[in-house]
Amino acid sequence: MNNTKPIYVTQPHLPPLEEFYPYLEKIWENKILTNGGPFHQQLERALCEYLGVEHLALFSNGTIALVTALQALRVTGEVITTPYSFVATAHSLLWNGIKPVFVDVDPVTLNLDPAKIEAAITPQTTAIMPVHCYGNPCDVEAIQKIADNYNLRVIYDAAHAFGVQTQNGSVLKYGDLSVLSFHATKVFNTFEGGAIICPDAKTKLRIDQLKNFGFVDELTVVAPGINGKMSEINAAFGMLQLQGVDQAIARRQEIDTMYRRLLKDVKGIHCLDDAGQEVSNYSYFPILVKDGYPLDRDALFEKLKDHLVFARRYFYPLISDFPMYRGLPSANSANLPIANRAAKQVLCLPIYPNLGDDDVERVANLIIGDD
Ligand code: T4K
Repeated sequence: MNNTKPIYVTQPHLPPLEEFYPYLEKIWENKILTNGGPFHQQLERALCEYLGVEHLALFSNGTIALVTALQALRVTGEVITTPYSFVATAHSLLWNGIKPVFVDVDPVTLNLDPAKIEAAITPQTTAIMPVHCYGNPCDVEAIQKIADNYNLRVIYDAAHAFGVQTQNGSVLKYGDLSVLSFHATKVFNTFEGGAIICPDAKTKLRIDQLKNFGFVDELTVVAPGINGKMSEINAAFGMLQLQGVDQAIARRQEIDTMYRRLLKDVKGIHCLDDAGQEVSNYSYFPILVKDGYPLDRDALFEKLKDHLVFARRYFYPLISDFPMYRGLPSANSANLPIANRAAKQVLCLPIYPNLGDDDVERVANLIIGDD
């Protein structure tokens, strides 16, 4: 036990260090470190091609990209969103002076439930901000229908959805804008990073201005923009990472399959199904610890921790339970029964490309009880 190595929920995928040296040499040669340099431009083009989208603006991280996406569409008033996400989703609304209105999630996908959206719309509602949680697509068609009926904007928090495709191609093409995160813990990482996917060149131009203080040219500032630019070092790293991302996702898929096989007969353990998408990215491996399992979720979490397996309770607590949100009428737990139940049951198991088969077995055996 003392020699057992710790296993974390994730670990970034890194190429051999020497493969990064030539990229660094280029940066040292041309001395362009940021402000839309050559690697920034290359990575925007390469990601458009890889993801199958037309226009993409890189950012320093996903949170600033979310804040800017709301600015780009001039969203105000109230925005309908999910309580079952990372806190950055709702924080991006508060940073824009927007009131989040929490709506419950679907019991199968744990994504925003379209059937519950209409009842939360008021004259102040201007947009919907759903999350493709764990990379499983939302019911994008149903959400668009509601948005069209009520003339609302849709901004997807697609932080988990890198490379995910529905039957109609990239899930990132839905809604008015989609936002990716390239944080160290994500399927594709640039250390820190993010992007907004947008439908046309005009919107991209506005987003590019907003992420660069609102500058149009040396003398003209058209908006109170922010500094959201990705640096050349992050962009160069992204170019290198992109070469290995398919292999990394393929290994994640093997791990996903292995967990499902090993855990399929464990009473009270439910491996979350995908949402029927065409292409998944296997970014997380969430299980629900239900009645019938001998331990509750927190006891299993602690047991794994005692054995140096650091699973995570994504997403507990719910965003709506944090102090800056819990006073909102929509944060009341009676309004969010499904999200509350999921938050009490969920545990995300370790999944990352360098996780060995023996590690997966070790985690599964602890859950099965054969430890
Ligand atoms: N929207 C959604 C739906 C999101 O999930 C996120 C981010 C965002 C928006 C915002 O995007 P960014 O602004 O972050 O680009 C992590 C991440 O910090 C966060 O990016 C992510 N979601 C969230 C789901 O998870 P923590 O607090 O769990 O991270 P941390 O530091 O505890 O890392 C988890 C494990 O990963 C560690 O136990 C070890 C491993 N790790 C982590 C880092 C940072 C490494 O091995 N190396 C590392 O560099 O939030």
